[in-house]
Amino acid sequence: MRDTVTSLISNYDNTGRYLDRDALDSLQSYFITGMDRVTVATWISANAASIVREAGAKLFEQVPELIRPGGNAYTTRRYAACLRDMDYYLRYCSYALVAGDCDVLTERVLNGLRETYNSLGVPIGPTVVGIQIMKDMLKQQAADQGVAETAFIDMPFDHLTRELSEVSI
Ligand SMILES: CCC1=C(C)/C(=C/C2=NC(=C\c3[nH]c(/C=C4\NC(=O)[C@H](C)[C@H]4CC)c(C)c3CCC(=O)O)/C(CCC(=O)O)=C2C)NC1=O
Repeated sequence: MRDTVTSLISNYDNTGRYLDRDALDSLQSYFITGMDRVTVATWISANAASIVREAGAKLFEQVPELIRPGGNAYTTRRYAACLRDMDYYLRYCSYALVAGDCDVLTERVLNGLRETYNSLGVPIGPTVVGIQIMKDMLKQQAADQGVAETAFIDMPFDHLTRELSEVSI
């Protein structure tokens, strides 16, 4: 599992180079956002259950057929599985935010996920919507808490939706 610093060092070490201007710029932007990353991760940890519940409610409001007979999240068991998946995405995104790197998502979340979703008929489009709803909620909350630049929050959520969307179903 990698973070901003370890991936950068391993890149430069592979070619035997000293850190150059580009490397230092990217380290600097990571460290400058460091406190904000921790602030957001802390807020996620303390509010995960309500973030997932609220994002789920919004998702089912936008795509109500999911929880109607025939929908993939219909029945209590599948409804719970759907919210549990949203909770996985949120938790792993909080790790990736702190690491400043999406490697943990590739390694722990996306590996084999396409195949699983395809075989269970879990629809990708609405899953992507759910992930984006959580991202928007977090960005709003971070802004409310005084985080001036919230763009760094996009990275892990957009990585998940980009990788998931590549699935052809
Ligand atoms: C930590 C990494 C990790 C992930 C990501 C993960 C996902 C995951 N989601 C699953 C099921 C599922 N996932 C969903 C999710 C949804 N259905 C919808 O309509 C919505 C669009 C969406 C919620 C947003 C549902 C409903 C199931 C159960 C499907 C079924 O059993 O028929 C399953 C099949 C096994 C199970 O039910 O537990 C896996 C492995 N498991 C993992 O260990």
